[in-house]
Amino acid sequence: MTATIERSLVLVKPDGVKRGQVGEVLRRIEAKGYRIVALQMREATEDILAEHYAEHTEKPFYGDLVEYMMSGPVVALVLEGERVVEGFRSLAGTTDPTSAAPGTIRGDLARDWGTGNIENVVHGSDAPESAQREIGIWFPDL
Ligand code: DAT
Ligand code: MG
Repeated sequence: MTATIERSLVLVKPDGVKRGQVGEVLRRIEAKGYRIVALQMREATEDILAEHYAEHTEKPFYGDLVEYMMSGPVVALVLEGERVVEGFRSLAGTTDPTSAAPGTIRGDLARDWGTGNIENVVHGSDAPESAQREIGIWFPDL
């Protein structure tokens, strides 16, 4: 019997930190049963974001996305547990907070503020391979 314990990289984004939602996000993660194995508050840099959002650097919204992600500190977390990548994406809800399902982090805690950015409180890795890559960016010592 081999347990397949995964890790996921989660960010509480600047809007979530500013609006005092760090505790609520952590509460939901812990209530679900995932383990927090690393946690750090820090400012994102353009270099870190270019790596983190490598798949989006050519998108028209990338400049605004970087500005939003650098508008204040973020809280970076590494979660651990069986199928945690899929599980946290499910807790987070879909990308657009207006239509994200009630009961999810984005559905309950985020909305469109007319800024032109999608401000959706959290990031969660979308696959185990992305998680490994993103953990290397935010927690190189882990
Ligand atoms: P997710 O964060 O749900 O994985 P994603 O990887 O497609 O979504 O995009 C990363 C972030 O970029 C997303 O959380 C918000 C922003 N974003 C995505 N699509 C956007 C768009 N069309 N306009 C503005 N921001 C966008
Ligand atoms: Mg994504």
